[in-house]
Amino acid sequence: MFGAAGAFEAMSDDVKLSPVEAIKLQSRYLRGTIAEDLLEEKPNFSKENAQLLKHHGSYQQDDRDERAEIRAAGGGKSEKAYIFMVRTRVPGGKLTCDQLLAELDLADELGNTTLRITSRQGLQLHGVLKRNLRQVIRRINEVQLTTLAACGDVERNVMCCPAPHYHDPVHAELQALADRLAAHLAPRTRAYHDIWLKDLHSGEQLVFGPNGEPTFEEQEVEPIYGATYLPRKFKTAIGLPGDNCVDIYANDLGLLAICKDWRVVGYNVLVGGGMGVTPSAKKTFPALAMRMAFCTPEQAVDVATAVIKVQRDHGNRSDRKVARLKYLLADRGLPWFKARVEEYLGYRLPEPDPEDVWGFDDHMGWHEQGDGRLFYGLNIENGRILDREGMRLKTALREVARSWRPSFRLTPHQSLLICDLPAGCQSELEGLLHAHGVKLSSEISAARRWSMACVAWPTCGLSITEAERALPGVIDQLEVELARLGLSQEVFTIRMTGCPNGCARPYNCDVGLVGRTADKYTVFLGGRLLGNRLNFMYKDLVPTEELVATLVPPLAYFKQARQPGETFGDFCARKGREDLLAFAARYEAQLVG
Ligand code: SRM
Ligand code: SF4
Repeated sequence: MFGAAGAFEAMSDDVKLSPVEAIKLQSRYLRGTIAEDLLEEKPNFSKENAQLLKHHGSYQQDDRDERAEIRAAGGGKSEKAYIFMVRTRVPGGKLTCDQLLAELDLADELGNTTLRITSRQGLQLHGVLKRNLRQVIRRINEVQLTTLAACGDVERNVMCCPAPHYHDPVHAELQALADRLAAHLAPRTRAYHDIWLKDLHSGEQLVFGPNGEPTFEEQEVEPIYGATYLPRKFKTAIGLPGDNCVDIYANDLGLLAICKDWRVVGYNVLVGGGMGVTPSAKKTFPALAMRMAFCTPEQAVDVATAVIKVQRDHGNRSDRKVARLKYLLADRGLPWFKARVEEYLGYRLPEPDPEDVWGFDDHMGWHEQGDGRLFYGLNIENGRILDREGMRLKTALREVARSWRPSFRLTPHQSLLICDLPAGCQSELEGLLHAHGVKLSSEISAARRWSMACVAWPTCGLSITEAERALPGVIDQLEVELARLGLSQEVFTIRMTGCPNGCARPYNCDVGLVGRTADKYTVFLGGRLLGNRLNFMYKDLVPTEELVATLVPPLAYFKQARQPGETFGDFCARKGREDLLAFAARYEAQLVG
């Protein structure tokens, strides 16, 4: 077994490490020369610092809509209008009223005026300029949130079912575990504190904890990660069999709570899920997590740590395309991996409990919390909080915050739970939303409610096609066809991404639309809401304007030949690609005839 830093040294003897490994090693625990870069006037960071910056929660980007304008104005190919995305890690999606308001303020004052709820219960600001980056990160920390490890080769935001159900102790216990895991697996480097929370010239501390205490404790640097952190990002989710809203099978590590008599008796430990694919690299693939073992609640943090350490020491550090845990599992197999985890733990783990996922709740609409108060699940299209002509969601949320001072929770489906509302406020809150042109969750079609799109253009540097800006229009058209087919009430997940990296988890849902080349998508069918089956490629290179027409024949077939209670995804999986294509050919021929 290697020690953390030893892993790097041992590997570097016989394999060529990826350039990112060298950047991390030389960075002095993620410090690099970010502080020096911040003191310079140029609008961007050096290549190495931009890489390290991710671990601090920020991505250097440029507005891709503006590229053409820059060229038209005579700018060179490398000339860019640099902007930064700043991601806040929010374990289990829990936010106070002031925390959400602070992020909204930052979006207005120093961002692009919008705030984005992510597919992992995080928050993103876009369009931040380099000269404002320190102020943004400082102010996020002032409300006791952090951007540290929101991105980078570390444990990312720990997802957990966000519903504030106080009538059973299970939800609170899961949330507490999410907090414990997030704290335990957070990087310990002092670099974050020194760069963002101190005056760069005088060294004076600018941000303190809730009781005025320092935000940094002197301790061993990176006892879990070592000097080179993990080979790649690492994602954990905590879910429930009856409510897999965290999409547990898409995570590197899943802890599925096994409950008896409303108490958590332990967790099924799932390992090796992940979505990212590079179509040109056959060695890459999406994978569902595998059921590895069962652990007690007391063992959960140690088991998570051991899983991470095995990946730290054995994950691929030479080729980042195959560095996620899923590839280690594909290479060495689950029994080998489990044996390593047990070795690191020092004890054996039993087989998983037979229980598995069987339900999914998006938590939309009104619910009693069980403590006399209510929460309201507000569907936010693709997670984007903004004001636009006819729909002033951002202003509405500020008004809601002013009127009731609720707490908020972010869902893994890019939506928002408005919590701790007093009994009897339903019609007032609904009236307030309506007055701002915001639709209630019950007024949104099933297709839209169960959809997600990733950010894609114009900020994502990897996007090939539109996603967030295209999906609403696709759903407008789809709603018409679904109504015509009598399928408007049908619940199925439709997820669009601007490239095959899979940020909206498009490979385990009913319908995945994945950006492939300019304005063309690959259409995947046959996954399911439960997220425990991968979908299959139905058609490739479908132009945006033909997406709905491509989906109509399988939907019509479903209407005609579904079994009682069968979902669209289950139907497609049962029929398979060839049968669906054959029906589509007959259907289209009939239309022509
Ligand atoms: Fe993601 C990279 C946005 C969830 C797989 N993702 C990116 C970057 C940072 C682009 C980049 O590397 O330059 C995107 C920033 C765009 C922008 O302008 O904001 C980005 N990912 C997002 C978010 C905001 C999508 C959203 O619409 O909500 C999600 C932020 C979650 C968070 O709060 O932490 C987001 N990304 C995901 C998920 C879903 C999940 O984790 O449940 C996945 C699939 C699961 C997985 O990790 O396998 C995902 N993102 C990727 C990948 C492919 C990773 C791989 O193993 O190949 C990349 C590219 C990479 O890492 O090289 C990527
Ligand atoms: Fe960007 Fe691709 Fe992720 Fe969409 S899926 S946010 S286009 S990296």
